Amino acid sequence: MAMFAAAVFFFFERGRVDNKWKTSLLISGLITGIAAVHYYYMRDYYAATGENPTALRYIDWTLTVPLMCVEFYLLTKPAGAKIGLLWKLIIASVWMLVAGYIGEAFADGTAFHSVFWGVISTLGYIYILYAAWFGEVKALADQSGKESVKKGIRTLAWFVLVGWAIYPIGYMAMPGGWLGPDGAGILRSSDMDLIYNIGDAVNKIGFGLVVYGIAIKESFKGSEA
Ligand SMILES: *C/C=C(C)/C=C/C=C(C)/C=C/C1=C(C)CCCC1(C)C
Repeated sequence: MAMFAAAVFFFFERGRVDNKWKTSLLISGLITGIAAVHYYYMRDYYAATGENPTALRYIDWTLTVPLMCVEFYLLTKPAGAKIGLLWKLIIASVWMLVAGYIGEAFADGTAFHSVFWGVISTLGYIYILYAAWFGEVKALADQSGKESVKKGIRTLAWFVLVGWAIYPIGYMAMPGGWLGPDGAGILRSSDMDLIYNIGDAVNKIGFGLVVYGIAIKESFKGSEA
């Protein structure tokens, strides 16, 4: 319901910001809207089978994480971001998710399987992290000359570092995972979905609110919001 409410919020607020920010708010609304629909599917799937809705979750992420890459691209586009940057971010995110899906969907309870695919997946994650903190995205934000864009990209980079790091913790709860019952024993396998749900709420709604904050600030510069 929070995802649904956030989508309604972003769609309505879209009418209040300058034209050049409308696409960004539309994307924020799409991310939370797509997630809301998938959460309804996942609830039904779980109610019917009592199993982790792994495939539905990864279908959702494969749509929403590339859309988050679009947010990075749109914010840095006025400073000269090229479409190639967007593709690199999208390819890295799909790489990360496909490897994670193989790790989860074909888990055989061995640490080797879980760690191997976890590491492959993390390479894609590190690329996005690097781009946001030190690479192209960061350089473009600095070039934009706009304090709100610089601060906004920095906040989104924090989301990628801290918010996105919630997911590998959930992943490690799986059978054979480092933190799960066969590993350190800190997490139960059933904790995985709880952790992923928290991650989604923090990242999808939070990320969207940061973009919203920049759009409002830039649209009402010198006047009252
Ligand atoms: C809205 C959904 C988001 C922001 C999902 C993000 C997912 C990740 C950052 C997942 C990362 C993973 C690793 C870095 C290694 C283990 C496998 C994953 C896929 C859980």
